[in-house]
Amino acid sequence: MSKDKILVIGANGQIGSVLTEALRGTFGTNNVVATDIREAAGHEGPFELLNVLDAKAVADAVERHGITQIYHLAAILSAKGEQNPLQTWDINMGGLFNVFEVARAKGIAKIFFPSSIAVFGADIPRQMTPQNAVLKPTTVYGMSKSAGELWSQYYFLKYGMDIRSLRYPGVIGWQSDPGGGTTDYAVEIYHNAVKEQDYTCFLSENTILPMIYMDDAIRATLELMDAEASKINVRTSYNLAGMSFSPSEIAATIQLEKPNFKVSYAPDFRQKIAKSWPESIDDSAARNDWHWKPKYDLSSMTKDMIFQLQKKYKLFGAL
Ligand code: AKB
Repeated sequence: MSKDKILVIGANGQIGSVLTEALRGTFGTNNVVATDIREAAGHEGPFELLNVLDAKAVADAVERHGITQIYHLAAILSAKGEQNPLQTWDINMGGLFNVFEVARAKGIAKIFFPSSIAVFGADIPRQMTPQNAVLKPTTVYGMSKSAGELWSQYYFLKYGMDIRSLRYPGVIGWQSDPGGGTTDYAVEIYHNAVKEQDYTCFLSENTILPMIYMDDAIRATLELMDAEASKINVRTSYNLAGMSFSPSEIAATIQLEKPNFKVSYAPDFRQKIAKSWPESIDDSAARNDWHWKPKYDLSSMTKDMIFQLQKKYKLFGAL
């Protein structure tokens, strides 16, 4: 029986919903308290509404459930964040400070804070962007993640808090829908292919971005959080890589399974965001420190995505 009690904030989001299930598999269903600002069906375990901007409510939840670890996943992502930059900053930073301050006051043992490839911007090598490349993000989301990374390190150095973080690439999964990101096309495209609908991509066909399959992203998170504290040499956030591809490459891979699938391109404001990010990531620090290794490439991910989505749509009578 696990003695850890986990609080997931943002448990209805794309990563949060899948991570909550995985944590329940590891720590036991009742030892993982899922929270979100919205109700959602389908939680098989404790769930409550929680607004991370309400510090007292976060403190109450921690106290009531005897929480020992917090996974703080609530944030506004890159594309949506540009529609209201100041509000995005307030939500992303305000939520983070509330979590860190409650964790400090309550002596929380471990905290997970997701960062992103959005921390990178101008003046980086775009191929195999190194761990310590300069951070000059151009979106407010990227700015909030880059500031959050420094605050994570600050709380570690000043208060000895065990805060761990990953710079997620675009995450692709069949279990949940993304929302408000620049990499969301790489999930939408599979849904259209399985529903036998053409897809219009909001990025241009040759825009290469780093991506990761959900299974790998979740495993990386669990492995990072499970590693011995002495192995964690990066206290800002670890670079994490899965694969890299462009819209035309993912389309061609899908067409191997679905030969009639057609994709057209109509780049919008998200193109500029994508062009400011790396094409591929050097994650050797994660590989060295806690033995990170992705399992999925574009081809194996595509086979699994199509298989799982077909099963899911059939189950709901939608195919
Ligand atoms: C986004 O596109 O904003 C996110 C991310 C890369 O952090 N998926």
